[in-house]
Amino acid sequence: EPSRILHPGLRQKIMSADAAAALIEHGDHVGMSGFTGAGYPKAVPQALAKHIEQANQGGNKFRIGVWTGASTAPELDGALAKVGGIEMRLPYQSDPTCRARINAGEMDYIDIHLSHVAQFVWFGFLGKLNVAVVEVAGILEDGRLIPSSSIGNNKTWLDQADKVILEVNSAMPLGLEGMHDVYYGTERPPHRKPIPMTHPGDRIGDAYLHVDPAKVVAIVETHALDRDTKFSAADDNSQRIAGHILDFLAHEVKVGRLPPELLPLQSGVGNIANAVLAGLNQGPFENLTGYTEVLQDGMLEMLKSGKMVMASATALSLSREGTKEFLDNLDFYRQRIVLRPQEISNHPELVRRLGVLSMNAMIEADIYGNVNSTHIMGTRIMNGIGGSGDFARNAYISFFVTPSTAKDGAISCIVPMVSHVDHTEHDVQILVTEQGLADLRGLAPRQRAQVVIEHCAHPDFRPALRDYVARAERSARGGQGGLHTPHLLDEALSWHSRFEREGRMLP
Ligand code: 0RQ
Repeated sequence: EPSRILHPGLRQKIMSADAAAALIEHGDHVGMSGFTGAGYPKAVPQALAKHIEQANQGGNKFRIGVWTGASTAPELDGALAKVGGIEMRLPYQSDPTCRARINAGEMDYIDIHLSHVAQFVWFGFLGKLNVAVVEVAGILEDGRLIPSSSIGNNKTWLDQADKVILEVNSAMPLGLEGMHDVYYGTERPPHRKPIPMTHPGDRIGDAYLHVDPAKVVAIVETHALDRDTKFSAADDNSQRIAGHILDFLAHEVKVGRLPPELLPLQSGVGNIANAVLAGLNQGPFENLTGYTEVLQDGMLEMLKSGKMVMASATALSLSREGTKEFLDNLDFYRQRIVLRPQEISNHPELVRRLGVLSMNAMIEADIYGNVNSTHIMGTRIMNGIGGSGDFARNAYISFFVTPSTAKDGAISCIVPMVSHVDHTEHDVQILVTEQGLADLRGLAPRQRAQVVIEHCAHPDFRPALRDYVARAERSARGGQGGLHTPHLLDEALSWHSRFEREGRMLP
C-alpha cells in the first residue's frame, strides 16, 4: 500500500525501532499510547527493553517512568517489566509481570483516576514528560495525525513531551479516520470553560491529533494488530447478575426514575460487564446510548443489533471476532462510535451532566457499601482503579458487581470491612451478586448492612455476617456509642487475616 506518512519533513525521520529506542534515556518519563490493549506502540517498547537488558548486563542502571492511558499489552508493559526497566508506572495496568514486580516491591506504581492523569501532567504534578511514544494510523500531508484504536492520553503526551516518537501502524484501518473527536478546549484553572457536550454523540473537537513536527525525533513503521482481548461465554453467575440488573432497570423505568431508553451506559472491563450488555441486547430497552471508556464486544453487538444507537469511548477493546466484525463494517461503526481523549470520556462534568449509569466489577464490598476494586487482601494490587472512580462518584446510578464468593467459596466478597477502599459508601448506590441486588439509595448504614447481607452475601456467609452485626450493635449499646456504623474493630478485618493464615475466611 502507499506510504501513510504524507508529511515530507516527517518522512525524513523514518528509522528502525532500535534507532528510535536509542533516543530514550535512563531516568526519562515516557508517555506511551495504549488503553486496555488498544493502540499501544508495538515496536519501540520491545526495542527499548533490549537496550535496557544490555545496559543491565553491562552493569549500568537503565530505568524509566512509564505513563500510559491504561493497560497495554505484553509487548509494552510485559517486555519492560521483565527486564526490570520500569522505575515507576502509572495509571491502570493489568500485566502479570508488572503486577508481580509491583507486589514484590521492585517497581513503584501510582494508581490515579484515569481522568486525572492528563491534567496532573499539565499541572506539573508528575514532573516533566521527556518522551512520547504514540501509535497512529497515519500522518497527513500537513502533519495532522490519524489516531489509532485508542486515544487515551495521547493528546497530552504529544503536547507535553520534549521529544516525540511516532509509530505508524499500517495494520490499523485507514477507515478509522473521522471516528475520533479530540477536544482541544481544556485549559488550566482558572481559565476553564464548560465543556460543550450535552449528548454522548456530540462532536466537539477535531478528528485528528496535532503535534509540532519540530518535536518529532523518530517515526517507526509497524504492521501489527492490537492484542486479542479474550472473552469467555457468560457463566451462570454473570447471567444471574445481569438478570438482577435488568429487572432493576425495568423497575426504575416503570416508576419513572429512568426514561424508557435509559441513560448513557458505562460498562467496565471483564466478563460480567459483557454479560450485562448481552442481557440488555436481548432486553426490552431500545435506543440505548453508551458513554464509557472501553468499548468491548458487548457494546459492539448492541450497536450492530440497533439496540444501541451510538457509543462514546476512549478505546476499543475487542476480541479477534469483534475486531473482524468492526473491520468488516467500519463505515457502519464510524457513524455510531466516537473515540475521545480519556480526560473527556471520563470527565466528571460530563458523567454528571449526561447522567451515566455506571457498572463496574469489584473485588469485595463491605456491609456498609464501601468497595474495594484494586487490592487482594488489602495489600496486593490487582490492576488499579481505572476509570471506575471517575464514573461511580458522578454517575446517575453507580452499580458494583461481583460473584458473592471467590476461590471456590473460601472467600466471601461481602465482608464486615473492606481491606482497601476505592469507592466509599457515598459513591455506591447498587451492589449486585448472583444472589441478588442491594439498593442502597436512601438507606442509613445499619439499614444498608441488612440489605447487603440478605440480598448479596452468599448463604454460607450470611449467619457469620448477621452475627458480626448483632455483636457490633450489642457492643455499641454497651455505653460506648458507635451505633451509627457499628463495628468490632478487633474483628473487622479478621476474615482477611484468617484467610491469609488458614486459606479460608471462616473457621
Ligand atoms: O483471581 O485470577 O487468581 O483467579 O481476583 O477476579 O472474578 O476474574 O474478576 O476479571 O471481573 O476483575 C475488580 C479486578 C475484577 C476488575 C476486577 C480474585 C479472583 C481472580 C479476578 P485469579 P475475577 P474480573 C473501567 C472500570 C477495577 C477497574 C475498573 C478491575 C481475580 O474489574 O480491575 O473497574 N476493576 N475499571 O479469584 C480475593 C476477593 C476476590 C478475589 C475476586 N474478594 N478476594 N481475591 N478475587 N474476588 C475499565 C478501566 O478502567 C480501564
